[in-house]
Amino acid sequence: MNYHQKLHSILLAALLLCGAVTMAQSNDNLLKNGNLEEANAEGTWAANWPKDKVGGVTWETEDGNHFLRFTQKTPGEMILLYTNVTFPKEAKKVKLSYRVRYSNVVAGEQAWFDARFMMKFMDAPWNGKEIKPGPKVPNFKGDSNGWQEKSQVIDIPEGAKALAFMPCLFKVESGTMDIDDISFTVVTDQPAQ
Ligand SMILES: [Ca+2]
Repeated sequence: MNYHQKLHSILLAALLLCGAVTMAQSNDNLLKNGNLEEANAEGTWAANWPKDKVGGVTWETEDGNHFLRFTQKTPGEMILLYTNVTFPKEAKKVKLSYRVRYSNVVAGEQAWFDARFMMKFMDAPWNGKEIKPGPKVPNFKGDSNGWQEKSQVIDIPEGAKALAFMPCLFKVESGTMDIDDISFTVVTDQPAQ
């Protein structure tokens, strides 16, 4: 092997190694681009994230960090993102972790019309039938006074193949909610040996 061939094989090995590491990390989070750092091809929106129907969600940057901001402009309007997480076959529990920051969230017509992550188990991703009961729904009112880190472990019921994940301002009177670093990771009862 001459010098160039050697260099080439070293670079190739390095590339393969990087690829393997990246793949392992992205497999950990069942939700793609959960940290909202990756842009779509046009660079205009977070990759793998939908937009809401009324333009109430924006992809924001602050000190180089990207996140999604939900803003209530018209009292009582629904500001909702709909996405799906598909569970691996053997998964029995999944851990939801996220960072959230909210301010001035005032409930709408009903006390539970607040900022929340609605979640539904489905028997198939995207257009499956709902499987009840659903997970405990995190909800927020008032002010968080900065980012908060939260997590919860969710039991996956028999027959559930996916989770519809719907962060929203549920017809609130007013308020904003920022979300970032959202991850769903499979939890196993037995630690890997
Ligand atoms: Ca981020």
